[in-house]
Amino acid sequence: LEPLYSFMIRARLPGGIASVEQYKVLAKVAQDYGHSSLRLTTRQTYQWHGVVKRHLKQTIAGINTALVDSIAACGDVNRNVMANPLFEQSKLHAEVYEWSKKISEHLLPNTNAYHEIWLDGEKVESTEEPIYGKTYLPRKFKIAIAVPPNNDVDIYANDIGLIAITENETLIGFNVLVGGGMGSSHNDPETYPRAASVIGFCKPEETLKVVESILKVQRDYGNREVRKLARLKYTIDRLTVEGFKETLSDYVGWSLQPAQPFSFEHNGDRYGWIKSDDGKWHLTLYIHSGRIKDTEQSQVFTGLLKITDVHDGEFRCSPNQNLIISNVREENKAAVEQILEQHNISIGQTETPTRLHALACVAFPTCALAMAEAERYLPTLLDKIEVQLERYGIANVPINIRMTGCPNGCARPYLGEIGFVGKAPGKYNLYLGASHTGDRVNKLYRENINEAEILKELDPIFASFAQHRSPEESFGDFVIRQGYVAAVHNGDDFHA
Ligand code: SRM
Ligand code: SF4
Repeated sequence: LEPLYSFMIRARLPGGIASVEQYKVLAKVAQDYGHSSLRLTTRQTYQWHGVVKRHLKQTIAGINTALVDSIAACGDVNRNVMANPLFEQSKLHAEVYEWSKKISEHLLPNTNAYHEIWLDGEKVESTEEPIYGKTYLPRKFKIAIAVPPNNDVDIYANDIGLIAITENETLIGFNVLVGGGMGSSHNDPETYPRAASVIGFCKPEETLKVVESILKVQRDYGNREVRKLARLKYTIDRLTVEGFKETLSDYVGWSLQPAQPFSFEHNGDRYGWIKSDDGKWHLTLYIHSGRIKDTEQSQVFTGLLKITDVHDGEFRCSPNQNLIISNVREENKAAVEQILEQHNISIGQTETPTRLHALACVAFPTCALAMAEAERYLPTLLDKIEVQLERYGIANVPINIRMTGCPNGCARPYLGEIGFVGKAPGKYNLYLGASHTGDRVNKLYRENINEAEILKELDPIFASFAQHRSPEESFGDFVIRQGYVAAVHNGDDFHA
């Protein structure tokens, strides 16, 4: 008898945008093969868990019917390019979104290997890729574009980040960031999370050349001997930022201009309804850890499926595991609201800002790399943390809390003002001091502690924050000013 293997499947849609028809197929695949559970990820894709081996082929064929694909959803190539998917909110957002598509298409591998494996396509022997060459990249590669003042894509966690720079509300180019990444291993100082470095500015017409050249530098200089040190962040630290810039100039044929001024106010999503100039409505919904599954408290899977009967716009994944019901006509808005209410689906008015900012990765039971719970446990821990915040009168202050089941960092925990990284069942490393805007990673404060110890450690810090906080000071900045942890400026500082 064959063992009952079960699989996770990830589907890529540009910008995480699914039409109503596509969403129906995504939900149907979940109903047929994925225990009526659909998972939105921290990178704007959809996942199904628990697909059994004998259903794999049907499931992927089902996904392809929805014109969704899994090419480059995994593997040592560029992944999806993250951008705010609500491009209707301004002309600039629309332009930036087009750039995310252009970059994504430009860097898409040509190979048909995915179809070869799963859909019996033509066999591809050895594809010479124009950008990836024969060797592809030493490791996965991630790109995101942000529009200040909102760092909703967590730009500093990406191998390449582009920050839109404007003059009189017109896009004049991008600041270029390189070398962000979260993954690390416990007790291995050679590995570390790193916030990307700003290395310059390029004009729109230079963007594809610059991005392609960064990728090629990584292709040629990335560490292919030691996989754990293969990401671009380690290549940059090996070459030094200045050395990397020089090498990049050789590939591009010119040097980047100096970076332009910019500032971020926050990361995370903005919830609730907004109206675009064309009179359509868009609702960003809070979905805890992106899990679209019915529970006793909220029938989110059923409710969203019902919305497909009264809605002809789209469903979009945010970069923070939330769902946007987009392009809702004025005449359909009340019906959408009614369905949400009937199914107890939150639109984010009742949760604390800290809960609305919280992220947790999948972890147990499906992730083979998990050392501790994340998605299933974070709500319980938040209940207790909220009691503490309430006690000190700071429940209205947004604090970014992120939890992962292991140090790979899938919910970007090192960008949490409070980060929990699983060490063993019920035990976490506690990290403090990332910035609220997401441009500084946090630092280890306590190691391998359980829930009671976590609450005991945090309680006096919250008390002090309530008492000594400067006006508008964020929790992450406060713990550094008060000396709980030192600020981390580069990879070396993380373990120092
Ligand atoms: Fe991740 C591996 C889940 C975003 C860093 N990630 C995994 C795997 C596939 C485990 C595995 O290799 O067997 C996880 C599947 C769990 C499951 O049961 O579904 C997994 N990663 C996820 C998702 C679903 C987390 C979530 O809760 O939303 C996210 C899916 C993204 C997507 O749609 O493509 C996800 N992973 C991230 C991010 C966040 C981001 O990209 O903004 C990171 C940190 C950023 C970075 O890459 O540095 C991330 N995942 C990793 C790593 C560590 C990479 C490294 O540089 O060391 C691994 C392990 C690996 O690649 O070897 C990993
Ligand atoms: Fe799995 Fe670790 Fe990623 Fe969480 S951080 S999904 S436990 S690989």
